[in-house]
Amino acid sequence: MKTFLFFLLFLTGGGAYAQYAPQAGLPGSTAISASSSLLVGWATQCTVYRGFMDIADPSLGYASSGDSSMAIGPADHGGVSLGDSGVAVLTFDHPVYNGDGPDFAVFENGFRNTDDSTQAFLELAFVEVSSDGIIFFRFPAASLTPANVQLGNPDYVTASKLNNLAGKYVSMYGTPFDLEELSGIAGLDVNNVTHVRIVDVVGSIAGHSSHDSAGRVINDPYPTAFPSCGFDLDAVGLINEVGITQVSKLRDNVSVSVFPNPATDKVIVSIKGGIPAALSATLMTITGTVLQQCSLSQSNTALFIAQYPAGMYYLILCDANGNKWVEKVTKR
Ligand SMILES: [Ca+2]
Ligand SMILES: [Ca+2]
Ligand SMILES: [Ca+2]
Repeated sequence: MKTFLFFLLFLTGGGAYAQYAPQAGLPGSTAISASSSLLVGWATQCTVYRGFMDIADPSLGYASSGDSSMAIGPADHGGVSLGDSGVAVLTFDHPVYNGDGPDFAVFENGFRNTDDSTQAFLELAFVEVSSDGIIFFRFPAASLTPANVQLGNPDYVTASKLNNLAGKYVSMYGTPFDLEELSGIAGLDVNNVTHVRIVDVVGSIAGHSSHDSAGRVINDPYPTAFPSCGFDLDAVGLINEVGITQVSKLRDNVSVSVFPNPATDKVIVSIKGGIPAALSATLMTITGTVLQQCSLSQSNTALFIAQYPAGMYYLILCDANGNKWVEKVTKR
C-alpha cells in the first residue's frame, strides 16, 4: 500500500517538480554572458515608470535608485530600480526579429549564494514585446517557487524553478527570450519587434500578488521598501537585430563560404578575396557557450564538429576591426 501511495504521489505531484534551465554557470543553463559575441546590439532608449517602494503603503513613495540611462547600452551591473509593479519600455536602433533560438536577453543585478551555486537572490519581472509600441504581448512566465512562505531580503531561490521571467540569472548574465514562443499571435509581428517592456513582479504572496501564466502566485522578495527596490534593470541585449546579424560585414571584396552545411564531422571555412587581419572563427551554441575558437590564416580551414550533439550552432568570424560575419551551422 505504501508503495502504491508513493507512486500515486509521484504521479500527481509531477508538475510541482518540473524544472527549467539552472542558474548561470551550471550545465544546461541558458544564461547569456554579457560578453557573448551573440549580442550584436543593446537598447538605445529607455523610459521608466517607477512603482512604489511598497505597493501596500504608497505613503512611503516611489523607488528612486538609478535612472533610465542606466538601462541603455551594454550590461555593466548598474541598473535602474523599478519598484513594485514599475515598468520600463525600451527601444532599439533596429527592430528585433525572430531568428533561430533566443532573440534578446534581459540583464538584472541579482547575486549568487556563495554557499550554493544553484541558489541566488533574484528580483523578477515579466517581459512583453510590441511591434507598434501600443499593444504589448507577455511571454508566458512560470514560477514554481513555493508560495507558502513569503520570501524576503535577502532570501535565495532556485533558477530552475523559473521560466520566461527576467532576473532569473545573476548579474552580467542575461535571461534569453525567444520570439518564436509568441509567433502566430494576431497584432504582433515577431519579425518586427520595436519595443520591449519590463514589468516588475510584485512578490507578495498575499494581496497585490503577481501571477504566472498558469495563475500561480509568484513568490519574490517582498516587501523591499527602500529606494533600490524591485527589479533592477541593467540592460537589454539583442541577438537577432534586423540588418545586423544577417549581413556579412567583413569587407566588401571578401567572400566567406562554409560547407558542407548541414555537416556531420567537419565544416570547411573558405575565404576568397584576401584574409582580413587577425581573423578568428568562433563556434558556439545558440545560447552563447563557446565550443572552439581558432585563428584563420589560410583560405581553407577545417573545423571538426563530430563531438557535438546534433543541432544548430553559430559560427562567428571576427576581424581585427571587430567586423563580424555570422553563419548558422547545422550538425547532423
Ligand atoms: Ca527566435
Ligand atoms: Ca518585485
Ligand atoms: Ca546598465
